[in-house]
Amino acid sequence: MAPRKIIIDTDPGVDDILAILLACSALPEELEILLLSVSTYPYGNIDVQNCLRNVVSLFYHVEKEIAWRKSQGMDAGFQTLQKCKPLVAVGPEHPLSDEMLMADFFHGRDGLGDVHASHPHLTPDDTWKALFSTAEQSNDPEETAIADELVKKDALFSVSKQPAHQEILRLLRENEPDSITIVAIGPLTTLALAAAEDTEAFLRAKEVVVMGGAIDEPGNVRSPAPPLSAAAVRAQRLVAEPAFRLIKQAPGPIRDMLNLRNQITPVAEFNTFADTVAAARVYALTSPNPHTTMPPAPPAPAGKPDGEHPPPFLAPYPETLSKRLKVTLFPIDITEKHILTRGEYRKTIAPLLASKSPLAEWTTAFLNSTFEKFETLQEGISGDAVGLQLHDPLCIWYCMAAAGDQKWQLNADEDIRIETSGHWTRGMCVLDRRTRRKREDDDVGERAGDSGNWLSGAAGNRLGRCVGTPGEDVFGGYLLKRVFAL
Ligand SMILES: [Ca+2]
Repeated sequence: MAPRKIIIDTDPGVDDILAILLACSALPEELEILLLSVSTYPYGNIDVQNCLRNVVSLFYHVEKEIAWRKSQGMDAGFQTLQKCKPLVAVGPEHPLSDEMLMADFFHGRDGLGDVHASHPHLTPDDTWKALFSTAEQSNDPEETAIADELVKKDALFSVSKQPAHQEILRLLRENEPDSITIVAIGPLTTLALAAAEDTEAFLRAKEVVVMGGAIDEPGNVRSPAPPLSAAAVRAQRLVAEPAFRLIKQAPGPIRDMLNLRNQITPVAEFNTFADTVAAARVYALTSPNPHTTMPPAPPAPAGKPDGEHPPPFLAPYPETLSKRLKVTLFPIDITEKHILTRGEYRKTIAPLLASKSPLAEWTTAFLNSTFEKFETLQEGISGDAVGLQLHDPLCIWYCMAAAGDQKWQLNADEDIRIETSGHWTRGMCVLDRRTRRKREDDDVGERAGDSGNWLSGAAGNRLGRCVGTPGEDVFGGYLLKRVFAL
């Protein structure tokens, strides 16, 4: 069987690290990992380097694990990784929603037109160099190992000097159309940037698998789970402002108000909430007429003609497109049912810790603190019953399955739209739950009684949605078995 070629777009927290470990443990005939695209803003005040550090640490520990397994006469595992080295590329540092909000607030008022001027991007080159030099200067042995990892010739990954969205486009152009699956397990900013820069190249993707959305379940937006590095945790404690910061406008009452409000929504799932504009733009590509679900473009700044703004990544797509994008959504409705309990983890990992598996020691270091954190958040659940929801790893499991595996239940062509501008509902997935007859015309124009074009057969999104998997109860065990080659 030819492997599924994947690009993983990630905001590497605990859940993502488990997902990436699962992908790396795949057989060469299951997956080929081309690229890890690392977006770097979701923790707000945790900088880009911490996100990259998590990914580099992962490869460092996998490498140590492989050497250890070989020394023990065990199966080394991580076969796909040993066969094909993934690239790691740096993604954007702030969401498109930022741009939209900034534009809303300032265009036409004081002519602070160019939002880019207030959002300087580090180049990937600068970012890698900074990661290297801070790691090199550190006294912490884990940190210095990262510096070594970055210059090693035989490392398990290579560093990309291109911004992540351009690296994605290059891979899509250089591979056969419909041969690459993009697995998005963070906010969709990078994918939205790629889609805006070259829509047709982006449409060469075979499928985009997204962990995102809350359909019938309440949302899960709250302060993010603790990041992995101790330094990052310390840094977070020093900052009195909200941990999750969507707005990077200069300090002041408007920013404070938006930051506070944006942490509070009962209806949104985190990835969608963190960049609603990006999610809406990517999902619009599933529509027969993308303009029917695109978020509104921000107005031209004062004194500039219409069309001069917005910048390309907020501008409409070309009017005619060669195909629709295939998106398969994994909302929290399905992902949250897949749990790794502390008890199962503890029992499985105990013999590995006893025999000094480097990977078991690393995962235990961050999972123990995660289980502790969840124990304080979940009422009535304690000890071994505390569970970690495997949102991101579930998307990888789906990619590892053989095409057409009947055990995966997928709804087709659902018109799920993303609320990008709601006062109380930013990031909400909106569906038409009315039982109204569809319009017979195939027109995309609004009609009396159908504002929003919910009833037109030519408007709206067409998303696939996972509603059933091969096993809610078995996945935690499967993940451990794969990652630890048991
Ligand atoms: Ca994630």
